[in-house]
Amino acid sequence: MKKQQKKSKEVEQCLVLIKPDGLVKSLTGNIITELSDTELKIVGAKVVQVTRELAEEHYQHLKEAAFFDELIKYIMGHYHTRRVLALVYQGENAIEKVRKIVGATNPEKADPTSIRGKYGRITSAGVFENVVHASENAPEAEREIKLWFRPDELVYTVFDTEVKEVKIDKMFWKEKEEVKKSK
Ligand code: DAT
Ligand code: MG
Repeated sequence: MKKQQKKSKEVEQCLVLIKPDGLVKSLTGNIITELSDTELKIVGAKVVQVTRELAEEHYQHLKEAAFFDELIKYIMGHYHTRRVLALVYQGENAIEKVRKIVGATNPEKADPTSIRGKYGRITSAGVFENVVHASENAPEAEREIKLWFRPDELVYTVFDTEVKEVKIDKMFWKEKEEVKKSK
């Protein structure tokens, strides 16, 4: 008897990054529209200026790769803009659904109808400028979401959280003098 392949019904979260080339090329709208075919929910979104520390942590699995330095410069925005749009998508099989629409890592090998196939390119320095990042599997998604977002930046969380009392300096909008005086 053939083993029936059971699809997990588990709610997953997947990190999506619209990389600096995606932002410079004004592809944000197109990418979010393409991803809306997944019928997943966006549960977090923010624009990030990527530090070297965040970039190196995010791509820690590629530390030994010949293209690592170029990859870090690319995600930090050295070639386009110092911005990345970080999004968290949530739903059943979120990772598989997102990765299918995102397409293969190498934009020249990616399905031409996928996001990377449509909009990606390989630079003369050999970097795959593939416009978007999407978490590869559940453990990576958890590691990446915890790296890019604090739990209070997501409207729903699927990973365990805890409350801690901390003393922090927070930035506020500076009150105008007239407003201060009228109080
Ligand atoms: P993915 O982004 O599809 O999960 P990955 O984790 O293996 O792929 O690699 C991360 C990024 O590194 C990828 O989006 C683009 C770049 N990269 C990967 N392999 C590469 C290669 N052989 N040459 C140049 N850049 C590469
Ligand atoms: Mg990866």
